[in-house]
Amino acid sequence: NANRLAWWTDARFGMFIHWGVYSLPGGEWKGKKVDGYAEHLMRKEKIFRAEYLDVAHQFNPIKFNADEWVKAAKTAGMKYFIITAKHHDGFALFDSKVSDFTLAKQSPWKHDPLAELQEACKKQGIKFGFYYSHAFDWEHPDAPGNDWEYNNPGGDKLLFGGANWFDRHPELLPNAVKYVNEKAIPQILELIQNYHPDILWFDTPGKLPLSENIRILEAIRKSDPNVVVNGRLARASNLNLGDYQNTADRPAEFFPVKGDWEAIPTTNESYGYSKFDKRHKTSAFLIQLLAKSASRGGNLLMNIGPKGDGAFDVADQKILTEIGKWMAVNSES
Ligand code: JFZ
Repeated sequence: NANRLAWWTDARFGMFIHWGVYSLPGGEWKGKKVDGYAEHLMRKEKIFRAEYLDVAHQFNPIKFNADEWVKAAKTAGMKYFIITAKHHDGFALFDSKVSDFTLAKQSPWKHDPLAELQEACKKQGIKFGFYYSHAFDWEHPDAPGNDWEYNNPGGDKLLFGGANWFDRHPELLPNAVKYVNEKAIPQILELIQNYHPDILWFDTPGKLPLSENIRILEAIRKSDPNVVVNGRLARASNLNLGDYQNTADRPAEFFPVKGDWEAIPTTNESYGYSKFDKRHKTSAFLIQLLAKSASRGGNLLMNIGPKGDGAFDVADQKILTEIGKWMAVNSES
């Protein structure tokens, strides 16, 4: 839908934010460094729901300031802003009627960061939306992926077949359908109805059968035909039912992609904040990446992982400021 996508095609540069309970441990668990994506802490360390909640109870990001977050994006020349409303851990940053695994119910911090960000984006003229993990949900007993606390679909490669588990174990499909009905679809509709996002960003479509992904897409279109949907909601070989295509994570080089596409580099090597990850790219590298993607007709959704206290990492602040300086000299709008 060209109408729906018009603002997105003009945007070219956006802010991607991975922020959640995992941002507080920041890649450290029980005194030891956890490698790889910091937002995968729960899976990597096989953390049970109750123990993860202990961390949520300590999540108190008093340095969070929605206006400053959005201003940092705007100054860097970004035109849209996407934040993790729920990542694979299943923990929602919004109050939800269908789950108590939420910031509102588990954290001492009495804020609605998504509402504050939505408001700040509106004020500053930035398009706004959410990442929502529709497939993986490590908290829900019936959702794909959590193979340490529950024997549920899509987790352990040997037991359940990992990718395309639903072909090998069709008997587990009703579980996943139950999760989609109980949590994924209701929460996505809550996000649409409560925050009116401009864009919804989904991930790891291969963890659910195409039929479930299509059912989710239908619920979205019915609720809001204008919300932009990324390319990782429903995909099967050459079929992409979203509004545009995504490249793989963390590309240093782009594939020549035809049509509407978006790449999602992160400033270092993790999406969620990791106190150990110092492998930040230079602002010069990221500026070149932006120029290259724009010249090839794509968008760059650049990720940063704010810290558990709500502040941006200094390395990210520096990158955003430097890109902003380049923008001030070189951009036309
Ligand atoms: C996913 C998530 O698991 C990750 O935590 C982060 O949110 C990222 C943006 O997306 O990870 C992926 C998804 C797709 C690929 C690689 C990692 N891929 O297509 O190469």
